[in-house]
Amino acid sequence: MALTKEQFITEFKDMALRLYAAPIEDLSSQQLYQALALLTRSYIAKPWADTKARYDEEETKQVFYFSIEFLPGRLLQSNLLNLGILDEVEAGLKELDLHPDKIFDAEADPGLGNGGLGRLASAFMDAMASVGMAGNGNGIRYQYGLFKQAFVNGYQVELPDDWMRNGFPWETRKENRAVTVKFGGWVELRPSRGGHLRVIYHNTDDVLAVPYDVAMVGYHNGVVNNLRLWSAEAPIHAGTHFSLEQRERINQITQILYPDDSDNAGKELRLRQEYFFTSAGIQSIVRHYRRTHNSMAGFADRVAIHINDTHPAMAIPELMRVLMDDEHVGWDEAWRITLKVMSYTNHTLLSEALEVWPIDMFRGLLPRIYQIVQEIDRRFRLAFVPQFGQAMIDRIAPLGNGQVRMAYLATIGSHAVNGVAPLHSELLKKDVLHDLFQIFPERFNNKTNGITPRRWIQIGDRPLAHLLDKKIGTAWRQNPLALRKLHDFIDDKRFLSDLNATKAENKRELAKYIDQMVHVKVDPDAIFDVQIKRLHAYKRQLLHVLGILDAYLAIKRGEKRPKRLHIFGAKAAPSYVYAKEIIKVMNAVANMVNSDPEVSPYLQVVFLPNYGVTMAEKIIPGADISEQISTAGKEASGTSNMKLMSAGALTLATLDGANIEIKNAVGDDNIEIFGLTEKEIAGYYQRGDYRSRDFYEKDPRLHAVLDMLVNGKIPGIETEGRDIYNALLMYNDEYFVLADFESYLAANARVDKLYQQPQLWAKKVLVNIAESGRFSADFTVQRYGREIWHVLPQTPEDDGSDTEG
Ligand code: GL4
Repeated sequence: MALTKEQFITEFKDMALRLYAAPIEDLSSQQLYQALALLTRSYIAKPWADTKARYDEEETKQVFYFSIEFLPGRLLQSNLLNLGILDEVEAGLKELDLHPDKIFDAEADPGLGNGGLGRLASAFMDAMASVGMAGNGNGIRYQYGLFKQAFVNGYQVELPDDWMRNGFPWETRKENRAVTVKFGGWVELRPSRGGHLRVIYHNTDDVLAVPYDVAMVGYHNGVVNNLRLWSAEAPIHAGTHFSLEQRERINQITQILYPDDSDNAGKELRLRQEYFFTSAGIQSIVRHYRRTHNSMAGFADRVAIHINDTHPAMAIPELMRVLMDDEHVGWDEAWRITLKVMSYTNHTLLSEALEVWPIDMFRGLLPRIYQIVQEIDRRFRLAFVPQFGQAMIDRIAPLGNGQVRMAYLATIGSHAVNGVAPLHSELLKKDVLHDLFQIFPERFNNKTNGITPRRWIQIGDRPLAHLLDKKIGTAWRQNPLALRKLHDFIDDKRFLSDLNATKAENKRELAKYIDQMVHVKVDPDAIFDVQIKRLHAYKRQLLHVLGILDAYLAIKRGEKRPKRLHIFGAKAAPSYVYAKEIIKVMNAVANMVNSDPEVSPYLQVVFLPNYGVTMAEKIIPGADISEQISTAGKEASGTSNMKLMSAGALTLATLDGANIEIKNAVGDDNIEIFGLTEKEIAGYYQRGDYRSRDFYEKDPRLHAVLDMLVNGKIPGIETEGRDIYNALLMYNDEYFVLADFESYLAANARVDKLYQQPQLWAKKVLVNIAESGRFSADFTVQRYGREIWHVLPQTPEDDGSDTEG
């Protein structure tokens, strides 16, 4: 859009006055933020309405991305950037003597997700709008997001995240688009005169699902898509009165986000949440379609529904229900439509994350949906037992062991199933969904994750963005593959030193931020070594900590090393005891290291509390090293690996998830790989001959480091140190931390050496940035669009492949 600085200034002052009846000098940062957000929203309104009208008029096939989590990050700067008016607005604010950053920092970061899975959903929203794809989100408007993390005496404590305290200026309540979702009760099937079944519900608990829409603004293209988040409210029937308790129960459905990543708690409220937003989404999609069509026959040509992990897998029986019960479509036709509409992404191989529901709970809460799942199950068995045998079908039918098995249901009811990086997609076929792969091989495919360089470079890393503009022009802002032009400058010494200078500038900024956050003065000349992600045993923050302890002991012995600053950000699920013990140890180690005058000149450790999207934007630009050190075969993809790479950090990694893609992109010389491969680990499992104790006994460095967990040298970790020590030695180290210790240290030593050669280092930085463009989510959603959703024309060069070559 076009907006001059002068125009902006007038309109902004005007908006502020209308809102607060005060001149801007009198307003707080929060009020200035509100005024600016509302003004920005007013710029979005017209293209938002126009986009919707165009989709309707042209009968564009639309994608609906169903996800129980979204992590959009702050929206003000990103919306201004995508509208193309960020520079004008910032200039205007400065002219008014206001600090743009202070205003941007007043925005709450909606934490409606746990980690990578939720962030990916939001990256896809941004990407779909930016490539001009008709893509909508469907999710939950949680009143409280992921808990706020604080540390008390090194322990994680969880505080409520009241993110809507000041309102959420980006949402529009669409009370006229509300739908009713039914729970519980019982159903009566009665043949009706027309010959089809009439389904009569008795004694149900009805909940009103009210949508709040959030604009998803495309980058410089006038497209504005919709993210629809549902809120649960008591219905307003004439003659029905709801008690306070009943209202409480209803409100509970959208009150809190479950704080577990990669773990299925199996709680009824969670099942309620899943059906709530899934049913609301399906009902509203069908209702909208039926406004302009008098049958459902062509539905699958206009609608694609994506199931982001199994949480929304009930979309399959729910669409069947609406098609049959409300639209009177027969089973076979309804199934044909459902299969064509639905697709499913699996995001993890961890068995504890695979969703299953006790049949009793499921049937009690969703009696009609259960009947339909039973019928899916019956027909599945009928169709495939003859060819594949009873034993195999028993293993993978939707119902079994007294449970509803969501991943199997999702696979059976979707025309496409994908993993999120090649290794992960292979392992899905090999292990978790192996039997289903035998039956439906054509459904399985890979779609490597992606990130949005708009947020991570254009907004998050301005110094780098400007340097890139100067050197290779601005084309990369539209098409990140243009970053490859950087290769031309691999021998340009001036540019290499500019790259290093830019990183140094970012590190000074990050040092200030760290000081504000945790009051630790860090040395900006140190190597900034970053691990930011959920705290999970398989991600092996612990291996990183053992590496730090080894460095600590070496420095104590008098060894000189280039200075390293280790930066952590990680939340643990509140019920994940082991993860929280690791947090305590990390904090204790940080304390010990930072307060030791012999050590702290060479080694510092900071653990920044309350990691989230906004904090990631502050950390990533200052990173030299990206730690991606999961047990091979466990991390489905990872996406912080891609973000850090695009900021020019060198990846220190195991051959896991998308690290393998990164390695293929940059070449062996521009990444530090170490550790066991997935195959080697599978070998240990198969033979059953992993003995963690052998490593402890053979390697004196490892021996010394592990002893520190229990010998009292690290103050305050008597219990936690012992528990971790036992997990590693008595319980045989489930995540192969000890097996990878030696090669991890060797990789770190290579990094230290490399960092002594700034020009060589800069070359590696350059290659990483240059090759990061392929991980843009814009390409990822285009592959989904062509190969799964069929909303884009097939282009020959992308046919069948996943990663841009
Ligand atoms: C995750 C994976 O753990 C992570 O590797 C992946 O990048 C992300 C998005 O695909 O999905 N799966 C779950 S569960 N949480 C994740 O973050």
